Parts: sequence; C-alpha cells; structure tokens
Amino acid sequence: MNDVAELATRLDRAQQAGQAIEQLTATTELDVETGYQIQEQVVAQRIRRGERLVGLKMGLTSQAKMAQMGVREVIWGRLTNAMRILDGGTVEVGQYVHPRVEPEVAFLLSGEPGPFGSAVRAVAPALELIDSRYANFRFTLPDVVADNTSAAGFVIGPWCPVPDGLDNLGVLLEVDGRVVETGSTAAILGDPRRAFAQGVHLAARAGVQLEPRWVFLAGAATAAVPLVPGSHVRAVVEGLGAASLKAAP
Ligand code: 0L1
Ligand code: MG
Repeated sequence: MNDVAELATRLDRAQQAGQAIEQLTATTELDVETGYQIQEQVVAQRIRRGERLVGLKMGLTSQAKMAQMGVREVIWGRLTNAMRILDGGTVEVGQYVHPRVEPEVAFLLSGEPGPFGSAVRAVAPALELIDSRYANFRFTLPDVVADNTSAAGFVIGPWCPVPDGLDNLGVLLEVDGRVVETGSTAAILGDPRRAFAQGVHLAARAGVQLEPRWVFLAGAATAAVPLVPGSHVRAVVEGLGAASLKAAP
C-alpha cells in the first residue's frame, strides 16, 4: 500500500470510529498537493461503501480562519449524501470526534459552466458541522486538506431565489434560542459569490466537474461553536431564513 492510500485509510477509520488520530504530518512530510490526493482517496473509500458525491465546500474563507492557520488561500472539500442532515434533524454527538457548527450560505448548482448567474439556481441558509479527525482540532494545512477540510455534516434551509446583494447579509448563530455568534456574509471572502468563483476554479484544476443539483457550501460567516449534546442550533441569514439541527441528549 502506498503512503497516500495508507494515510487515507487512517483518516477514514478515524472518521468511522469517531476517534481522534495524531496529525499525519507528525510522522510524514506532506505538502498541500499530497493532502488533496489523500482527500480524494478518503472520499473514494466512502464512495466504495455506497455514498455519493453531492457537492463541494469551501474552507478557511474568513480572514479570521486564514490568520489562525497562517495562510492566505482557501481550501475545498467534498460533500457526500451521508453528510446531509435534514433541516431540523437530530444528530448523535457521539458519532463524531469533537463536532462544531458554523453558519454558512449554500448554493444549488445548475450544472452549467459559466458565470455565477447561470451556474447557480438558488441560495439557502445552511449549517456546516465540522469535525477534525485530529486530536485537539489541531492540524497543519496539508493535514486539514487531507482530512477533507474537516467536513462532517451539513444542513440546508429553504432554497430561495438569489437576491441581488449577497455580500452583506446579517448572520446569527443561535444555540437553544440564544444568539452565540453574529456575523455577515461579508466574512465569506467579502462576498460568497467570490468563494463560489474560487471553488469552481480549484475544482476544475483538480478535474472535478460540477453536477446539476450539487450543493456548494460557500464558507462560514462566524466562528464555529462546539456542538453540545441536547442542544438546538440554528443559523439565521438575513432575508433567506434559517437552517437548524438538534443534538441528541
Ligand atoms: O469549513 C471550514 O472552514 C473548516 C476548514 C478547516 C479548518 C477547521 O476545521 O476549522
Ligand atoms: Mg465551513
């Protein structure tokens, strides 16, 4: 087994078991390009078990997250149908390592190439559930790319027509009815449409073709918060509505 396949298996097992592992870079020298090769293999293992690719996600789209990682580039990951959580649905916290939730904006893709207007059919408020497979949520850039950019779950609220302005919609993250984070879609690379353009470019470079009805998670509008058993989490995006999930007690 070559290194990429072996490292992907380590991450895949950690995800399936909900058990943290040490960073891959603790024992293996990795660059970002190899991180993406590992990510592809991690997701390929899920697909071999019957999952389907249903979209893409962007990560590190805010200045705050980029500064935290000491990088200036966004990263992207793959979404499968098994990661989809119904709006208002319930998840078991114990199936994850140390899940966190963050409010996002999602796009519904037409599958047509070209500019935003023809490539995107609708927009929705969304929640992303991120879960690093690494101990203490600590990683280098190649580590987190290999770990499919911490993708673990996502909730899509009601699809809406794309409004004219998407670049400064107010965003709230609520836990049990209390606002715990406030932000704006401006935190997503200044405009979620910019995140979309970058995602399309990066995916094309990797030979990934966007399919009709795929979901595109543009990035977080606030910091992520830990998902606590028994809690009810809601992301509210001005003018679009809300997406929510419950954590089982
Ligand atoms: O969706 C995200 O922005 C997560 C990217 C990976 C970094 C993290 O897990 O916070
Ligand atoms: Mg995210």
